[in-house]
Amino acid sequence: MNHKKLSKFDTKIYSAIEKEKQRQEQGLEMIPSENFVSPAVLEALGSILTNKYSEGYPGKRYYGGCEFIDDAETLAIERAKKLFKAEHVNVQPLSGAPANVAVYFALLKPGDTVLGMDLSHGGHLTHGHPVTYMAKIFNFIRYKTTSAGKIDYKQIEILAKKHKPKIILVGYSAYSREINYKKIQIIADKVGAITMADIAHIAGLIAGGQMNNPVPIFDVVTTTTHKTLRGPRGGMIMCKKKWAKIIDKAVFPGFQGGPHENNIAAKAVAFKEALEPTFKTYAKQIMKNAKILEQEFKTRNYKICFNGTDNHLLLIDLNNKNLSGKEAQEALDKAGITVNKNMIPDDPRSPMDPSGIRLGTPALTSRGMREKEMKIIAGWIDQVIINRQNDKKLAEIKKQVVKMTKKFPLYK
Ligand code: DSN
Repeated sequence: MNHKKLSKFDTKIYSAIEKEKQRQEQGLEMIPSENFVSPAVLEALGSILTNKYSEGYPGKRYYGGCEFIDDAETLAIERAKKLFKAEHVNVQPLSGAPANVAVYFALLKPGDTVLGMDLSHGGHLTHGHPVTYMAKIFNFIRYKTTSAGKIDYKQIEILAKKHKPKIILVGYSAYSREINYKKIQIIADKVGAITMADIAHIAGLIAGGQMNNPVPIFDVVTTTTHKTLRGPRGGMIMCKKKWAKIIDKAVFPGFQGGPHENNIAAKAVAFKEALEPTFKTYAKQIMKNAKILEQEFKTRNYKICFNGTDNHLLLIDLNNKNLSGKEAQEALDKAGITVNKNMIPDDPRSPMDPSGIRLGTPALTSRGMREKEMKIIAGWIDQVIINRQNDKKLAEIKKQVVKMTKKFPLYK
């Protein structure tokens, strides 16, 4: 990463980038939705493709000079199709939230009903949380998980029969278990609903063959490309051929303008990486690492929501440790360990000061960290939580964190 021109022209932005680079290098990044892209992805992202306007789709653009842009976007589409066994792919959504909104606009009329997971049980804001504009336009009904931490399929069926949703929505941001897509499809067929999955968090684990793939089963699947999939910040919609036209129209011209083609090219590069056999090994290791963290935390009497993990993340309920998620996040920050505070199922506390923390392994695994490091890191997290008011101890842990990160350089 050469920032020669920038360092001379804009010292303030250069300084912000350099400081952030150092923060990423010297810290343990455990926010489960974050990752480190490869230098090849970064190069495509920073390429001259950012200069081009290209409203429309490959072969059907509103601007001239799109022949090479078409090549890049077609490669992204074809690689995504192969990776997920998709009939149709739209790679233009700018991120996960716009991808979801475009699908709602494509498939719903104002007032139509969507059945989605409650936010505190692992759902996402764009799955109908009352603070979103979508919740003002459409009627979102929410299902939850059982007390044992499984998706409550029985409740989904009861609610589906009662509310006759146009869409049944699965796929979550803080839920750590596998999803039975076939079961959902059977329920949807009984009530004539369209099936939609938001696989933003687990797309890389699906691409790496480690988790169930809803794409061949479901009507529509949305994702981001920057989480476990390890691509640039962006979104994508995959669907059955019968929905292709209305989905494409909803993305452009319905909702977005000119696509970000530098970003789309970077997605294509990330998909090429995900098609390599080594990506399977990466996805497997993400999950192994998360399992080790689960064991280590359980041994130390931490309460893991949903009783454990089948994917890359853990949601930890801190009530028995007598601190909030916010306090834990702030103490961990001081020790160079980045997690995010998070609501737990039916959390009595507020989103800004919830009962839990959410953490995951994709970014650490990209650095090459494995079981041995996970055991050490779980011990540090526990020590931070025990010593949260002892700044000297937190600084000591930070020193050890920095020492460990030096063995796993980010961009060599
Ligand atoms: N912000 C993402 C996450 O952290 O899960 C979801 O949009």
